[in-house]
Amino acid sequence: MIKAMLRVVMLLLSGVGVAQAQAPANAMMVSDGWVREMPANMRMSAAFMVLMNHSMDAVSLLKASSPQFERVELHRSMPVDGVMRMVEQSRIPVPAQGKTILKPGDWHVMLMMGKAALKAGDTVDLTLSFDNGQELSLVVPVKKMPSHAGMVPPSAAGHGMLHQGHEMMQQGHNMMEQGQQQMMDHSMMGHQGMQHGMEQAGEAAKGSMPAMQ
Ligand SMILES: [Cu+2]
Repeated sequence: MIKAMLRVVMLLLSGVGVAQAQAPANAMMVSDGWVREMPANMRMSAAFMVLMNHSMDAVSLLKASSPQFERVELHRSMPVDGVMRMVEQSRIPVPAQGKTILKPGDWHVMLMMGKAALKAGDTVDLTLSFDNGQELSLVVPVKKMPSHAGMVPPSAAGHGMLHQGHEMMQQGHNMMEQGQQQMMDHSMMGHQGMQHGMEQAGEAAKGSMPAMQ
């Protein structure tokens, strides 16, 4: 706990130093956030979203956390020796005036050791820390995996959702309602061998595990 707090303090300090030379502290916005519903016997999931950088400088996501999970990592799914695996990343870069899409099969925020099961309609609290010193708090809806992996579910609310502060709760709410309308009967999980992946995860080399995203 103390270690974790120290890490946060260090992150904040380093973030402040960088912020002076780089993007303003409100450069980053997040839209279309969602968390995949957990299978019945798993305490692991992933968060997906669009990270938008409105500044003239590149900004990276350095850290994500959630009170609902013991451990949160930044991951990217990529082929390793011909097999798709999830590889831990130290940062998720977002180009100046650009965006990075976190989606199944690509960049994602890995949610591990969940304290409770998550079903479609639930929400997840997330805090994102960027290297420009900015910190964003989000409430994102839990949804079933779309039937086509790699697709980001459409969102009628579009650009500019999940702003900072109190607006966000409202936005999260709207998204949740949309998520319920978009719920699909069928999830990809059965096709992706998640169970198998889960069994292996504990033994997987650090920073790499079988791709579930
Ligand atoms: Cu992952």
